Amino acid sequence: MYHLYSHNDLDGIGCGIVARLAFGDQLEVRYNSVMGLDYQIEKYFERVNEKSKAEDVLLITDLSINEENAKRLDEYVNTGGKARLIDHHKTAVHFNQHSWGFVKLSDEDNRLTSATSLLYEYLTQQGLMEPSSALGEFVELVRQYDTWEWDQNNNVRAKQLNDLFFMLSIDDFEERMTKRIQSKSQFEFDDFEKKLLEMEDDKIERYIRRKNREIVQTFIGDYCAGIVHAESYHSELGNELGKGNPHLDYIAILNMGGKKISFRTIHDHVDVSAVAGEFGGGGHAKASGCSMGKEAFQLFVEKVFPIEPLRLDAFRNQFNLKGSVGGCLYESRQQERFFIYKGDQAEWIVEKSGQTIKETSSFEEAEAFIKRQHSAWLVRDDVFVEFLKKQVKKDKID
Ligand SMILES: [Mn+2]
Repeated sequence: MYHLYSHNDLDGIGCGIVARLAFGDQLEVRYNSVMGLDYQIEKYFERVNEKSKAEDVLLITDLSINEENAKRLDEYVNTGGKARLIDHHKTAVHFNQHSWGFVKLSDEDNRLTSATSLLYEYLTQQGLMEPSSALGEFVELVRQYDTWEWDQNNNVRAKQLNDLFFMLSIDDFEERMTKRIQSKSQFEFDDFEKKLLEMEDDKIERYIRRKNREIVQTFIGDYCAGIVHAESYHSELGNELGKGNPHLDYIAILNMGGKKISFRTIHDHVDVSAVAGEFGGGGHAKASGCSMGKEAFQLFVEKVFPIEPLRLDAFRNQFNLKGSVGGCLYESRQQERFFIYKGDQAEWIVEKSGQTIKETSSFEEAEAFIKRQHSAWLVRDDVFVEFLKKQVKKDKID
């Protein structure tokens, strides 16, 4: 019997699907959380006897084991057991010292690997399964999703595969994908799945629009943060809210039930792993997270609770348009008016009540300045026209 212990995310289940296609009924799979694996591996070693040891192959994918289990695995393999730990995480590289370790961060073409792509490579190279084009496509989608390469390549199908994975149960997903890959020469979503994905896309879009009206802005340390409460779709929210509000350094997404904060940024000058690090968390430069401790709660929840959400820029205007050389008008909650226009020297000038308060080299900088300092928004055409009329009158009197 083949025993596969894998992660419970898309890449981990991808391993289960590849192994199922290779071994069929001869495979038992257990999916685990990062924290849950070691207990299961320990239990496996408790169960194993001389007879099962002769027949078993133990596979661990997309997860690391602790020191005690590494020792047990050494002992198991040294006394005739067959096992492989296949992973692509930097933190697992030391397992390559052991005969059972197979850890690779990138492949021959210098592309980042995933556990699914490594297992597929391993089983085909060992002659334990035949490569197929449908399976190859599926594996590549998983790899692109897991390494986030899909984002640069704009490979929407990779993201859709993960969306589908979240909409279905693990069993349902595994069965569907296994059958699909077996019966088709190319990997495709069926009509039912396409409909599901379409509905999910619409749902996410509406959710993001609603959350965009709930963003609260404040300075935390040196950074201008956008704060929003949300339980799901953190990646999508971070990306869309970040792009829609480029004056914000990062978006903090609070999950009160889970007592967690996710940080996302679209900017290269911000490292949100350092932001999360200040509160005992960590992650990547553009996506990170931390638990909501007392200090984080005070800064991100308590202190900002009285702040009104950001007002949206007027979006149906014909006259008051962002970046107009002749000028565009913004307003703050304190009813201050900000006028941004292009000066004679190609500089952009910000005026408040007729006084120049800032000069910048681009419109975007000027806008970011008033949005960061004053939480201002682009006013509607009617307000703009009134403003211009008064200007004309004033000019005449002057
Ligand atoms: Mn992975």
